Amino acid sequence: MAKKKKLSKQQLRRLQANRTKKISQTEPNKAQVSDESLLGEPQKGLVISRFGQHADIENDQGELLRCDLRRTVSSIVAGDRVIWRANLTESGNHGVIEAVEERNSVLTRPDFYDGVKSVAANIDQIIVLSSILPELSFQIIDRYLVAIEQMGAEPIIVINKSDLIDEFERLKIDGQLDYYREIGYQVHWLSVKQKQGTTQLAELLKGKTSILVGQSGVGKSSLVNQLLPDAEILIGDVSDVSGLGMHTTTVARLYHLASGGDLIDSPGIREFALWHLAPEVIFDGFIEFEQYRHECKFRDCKHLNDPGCALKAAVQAGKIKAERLENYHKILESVASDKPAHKIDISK
Ligand SMILES: Nc1nc2c(ncn2[C@@H]2O[C@H](COP(=O)(O)OP(=O)(O)OP(=O)(O)O)[C@@H](O)[C@H]2O)c(=O)[nH]1
Ligand SMILES: [Mg+2]
Ligand SMILES: [Zn+2]
Repeated sequence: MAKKKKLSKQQLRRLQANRTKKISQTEPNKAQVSDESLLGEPQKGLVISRFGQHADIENDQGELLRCDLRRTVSSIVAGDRVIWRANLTESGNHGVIEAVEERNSVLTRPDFYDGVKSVAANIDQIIVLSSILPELSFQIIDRYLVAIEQMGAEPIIVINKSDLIDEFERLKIDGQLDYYREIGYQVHWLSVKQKQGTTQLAELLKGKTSILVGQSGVGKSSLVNQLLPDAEILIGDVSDVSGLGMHTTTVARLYHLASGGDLIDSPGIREFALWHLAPEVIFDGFIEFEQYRHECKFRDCKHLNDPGCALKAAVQAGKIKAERLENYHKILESVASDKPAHKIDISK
């Protein structure tokens, strides 16, 4: 049985705060129009951003309207297409969202206390933004790739802040990135600061709905600001003390690109937890392992020190990068140890 985690004071405080939040969310929204005759005809809208019990939607005329959420529609995120009705009274928000259209895809993120939460919907491709500062970690990149592979979206690896290293260092890292190119991923260098690489990236975003994900401080909002100078999104420094980002962006928001296509900026997360995924799904997330799936001597091979392990042999033969197999094991270990002892709600 899983050992019950002893919660720290900070975790207990968060748990308490979340409980209070949940209680207040289930209370009836007093401002919401409940009389059907005071609502207009159902119409279509696109969710730009979601805040608690409200969402900013865009109507067919391109206007941004703040709407309430019917309590029956709990899961609404940026990128969702919804049916909403205008509030015909003078008071309260512009309308009420009544239903969410079926999603083509959804990016989810597990939260230790709140269960699996949706981040954004109807996404074609995911830009995994990493940067030289706060840290360039292939383990974090691999975690993102696993999460993205299981949702069936297209990941694009982008390394920002190339201005912080010299050409020698850049080539060294680029050599490591070659492995990702070889197994089929698109990889790009970027310096938002020096405006290098943005034009090529903008080309990839054309006509598609993309989301920027990555740790706090890697420069997601800075990139959106550069692509859309009118957006004027808040950006934050990377802390000198902790070396970490300041979590400046707090909710995901969709922006329309001038060249066609949409780009969603999202809040940075320290680490993409994967404990909601089964071990087989994590294996599938390492796409180059597939060809060795049935090659190990033993069917229940753990790919550690098992005799006749095809993955280990592939590492020794230089076909699989050793660090990828290590990261696979690190992810499996963290999945086993991070899993919350309480039951997780995966309905959101
Ligand atoms: N040197 C350098 N700094 C950059 C570059 N791009 C962004 N920054 C800086 O990185 C810091 C963080 O940028 P943000 O755009 O706020 O990062 P973010 O990923 O949106 O962070 P969160 O909203 O917290 O998730 C800011 O101080 C930016 O000026 C770059 O290409 N080079
Ligand atoms: Mg940001
Ligand atoms: Zn094996």
